[in-house]
Amino acid sequence: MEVKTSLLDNMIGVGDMVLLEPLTEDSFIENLRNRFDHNEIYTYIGSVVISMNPYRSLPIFTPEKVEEYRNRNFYELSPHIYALADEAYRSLRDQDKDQCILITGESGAGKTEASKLVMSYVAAVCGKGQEVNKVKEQLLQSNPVLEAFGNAKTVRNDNSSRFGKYMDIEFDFKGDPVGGVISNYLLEKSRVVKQPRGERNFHIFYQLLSGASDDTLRKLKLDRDFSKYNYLSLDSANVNGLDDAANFRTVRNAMQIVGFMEDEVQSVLELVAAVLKLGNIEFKPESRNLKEMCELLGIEQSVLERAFSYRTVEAKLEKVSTTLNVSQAYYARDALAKNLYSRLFSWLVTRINESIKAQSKTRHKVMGVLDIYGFEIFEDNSFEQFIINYCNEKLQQIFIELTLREEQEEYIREDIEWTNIEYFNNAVICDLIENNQNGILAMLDEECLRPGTVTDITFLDKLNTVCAEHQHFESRLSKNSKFLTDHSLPHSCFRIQHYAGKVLYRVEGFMDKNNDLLYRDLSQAMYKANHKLIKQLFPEGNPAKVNLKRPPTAGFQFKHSVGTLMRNLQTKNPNYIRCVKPNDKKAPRIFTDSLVRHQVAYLGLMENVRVRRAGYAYRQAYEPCLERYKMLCKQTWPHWKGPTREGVEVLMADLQVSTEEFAYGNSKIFIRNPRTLFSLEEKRRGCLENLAALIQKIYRGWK
Ligand code: AOV
Ligand code: MG
Repeated sequence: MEVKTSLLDNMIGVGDMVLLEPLTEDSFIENLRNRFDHNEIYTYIGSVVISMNPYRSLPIFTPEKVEEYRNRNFYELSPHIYALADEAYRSLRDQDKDQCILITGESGAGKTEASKLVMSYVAAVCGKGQEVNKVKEQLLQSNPVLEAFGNAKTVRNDNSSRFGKYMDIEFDFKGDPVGGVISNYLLEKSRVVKQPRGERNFHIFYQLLSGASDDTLRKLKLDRDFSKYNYLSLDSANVNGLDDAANFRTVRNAMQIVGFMEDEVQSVLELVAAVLKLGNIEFKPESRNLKEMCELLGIEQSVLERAFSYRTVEAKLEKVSTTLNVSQAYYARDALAKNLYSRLFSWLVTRINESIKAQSKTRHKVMGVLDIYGFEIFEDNSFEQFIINYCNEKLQQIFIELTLREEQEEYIREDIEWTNIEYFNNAVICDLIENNQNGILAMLDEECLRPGTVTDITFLDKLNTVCAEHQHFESRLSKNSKFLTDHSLPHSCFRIQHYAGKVLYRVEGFMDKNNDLLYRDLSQAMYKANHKLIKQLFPEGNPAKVNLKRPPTAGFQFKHSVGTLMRNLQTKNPNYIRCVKPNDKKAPRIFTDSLVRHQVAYLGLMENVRVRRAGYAYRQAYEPCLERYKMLCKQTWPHWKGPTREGVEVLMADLQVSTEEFAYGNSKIFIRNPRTLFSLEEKRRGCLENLAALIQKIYRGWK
């Protein structure tokens, strides 16, 4: 019988790249383009979903579509992100396997949108009921809150995530959501005080000024006019298609649903206003306009003035105060604004977590959704891009490790013939950055802690020297030669060959951003505020708790939290969404060949297909395989007495499945083509229907 499946028939191009014939980079790109032109934005590589950003709303995310994909096998319908979400959810619910959804791709490729589609699909198909619905609503509404405070318009993306986010959604034994936990990774806080050309500050500032009522603004002593605030760049304040005022209402509403009290919302807005006012403080002899900010936060003006005038260093037995000059005072002001905002952001995450945490302590099934900032190459790349790109390297690494390497290793384990596929392993780049002895982050920390005159340039010198030394001894750093030392490098820069391309980093600000120090005078001034939230954000300002230990550096913390995240992901069953950006105009219907080709290359998608094709699309252990299909053969039905593997062999021979189509491993059968699997499934369904008809006949006969 001919099996009809949407994956193979009536389809634009080929739905699964594993079935693409012939397979070349050109045919791969052509298939993506053909499907994209026909609004087919999803294509599979086996179980991996490639997602092309359509840059317009397509009618494929409707409740009807949800129903269509619900409880269907992955290959049954045309490729869709819902199929992946459904597969992951059912595997979690029915087989008790914790899942993680790993979404990667460069800035603007559609990761955040994809993560929301997965969440909303799961919310739509899992249990209902008042309590469950409340949990779902809260989990979903945490998104607009975090996006308002953590996303901004960049040149690459009008809604770019400027923080990394990992959310564990927890389910009970029935598969109903009971709560969640969000982890956030390093917010790009330098944006609070300065934005690159053509970019904006975080959305919330514009939303508040555009959307708050006159009364609220009066209370916050704010002006609607963006141009009144130094921290809001002017060249791109209004973004096409972005309605800040309406979004402000959405955020307020979301905060309420998540469970923020009215006074908490008020406090949050006061801090947002305080940041804007901080930016307007000027250090001129005649005026120090600290008044409004102090009133807003309940700080005595003299206290803040003093904090901006002196820096006190406390050693074991003594305190030494030095006077700040004007530029140091500005530096202190900006440091305070960045710290205040990023602490507020972390507080929001903690507060949301309090609301959404599961009530019961029993073990939950977990689905983790990872949505981080995508790989970035700008003209000017700083510490933030370095951290963002490092994070992307780690994700690429886990992708390589889990899909490609595991696949090969499984064949070896199962004694199945295997032709080795060469693929680029980026472990060397991760090592270059994170190695404990001579990795870039370790060297940066060392430089930050070294006494004496240390600057960004001394850090760069160190990098270059260590690399040169290593080159001499032909050690790790040079052998991988991902640290590029050519003579065309501009002054104060270094270059890394990332998996996704070469990136030039300017060292200016590396030390400062890594140190992330806030003068104690300022944290103490904040702690003195008559404002519950701000006091809470600066606990180290409590004079009773003087801690002379240096806080860990930003780089160290990030490396540590990414390490924990990677270990966590490795315990779960991974599901991959690889997002691809069709053009860099943020425009619909344009498919820029070279841009897509570049992403296909660095995401390793061709290697991914080759590995799947060299091998077998589907595999199953002998026992469940025999159990499932034994009814199709007289010799195996109802009970097979011999070893299970032999039973499967008898079964396949009886069904006359071509020997090309499968291989016997040590513990599993490997099936090459999904089509073979469909045909087995189809036969089984037919057999079950006949059986049901027979039973009914007998039953009627009895009656
Ligand atoms: P990103 O998360 O991958 O970038 P987004 O998910 O924010 O990218 O997507 C960027 C923009 O593309 C969105 O704001 C939408 O306008 C559009 N878009 C993405 N996916 C879809 C879709 N499925 N349907 C319609 N429009 C879409 V970054 O956060 O910058 O790495 O740090
Ligand atoms: Mg994003």
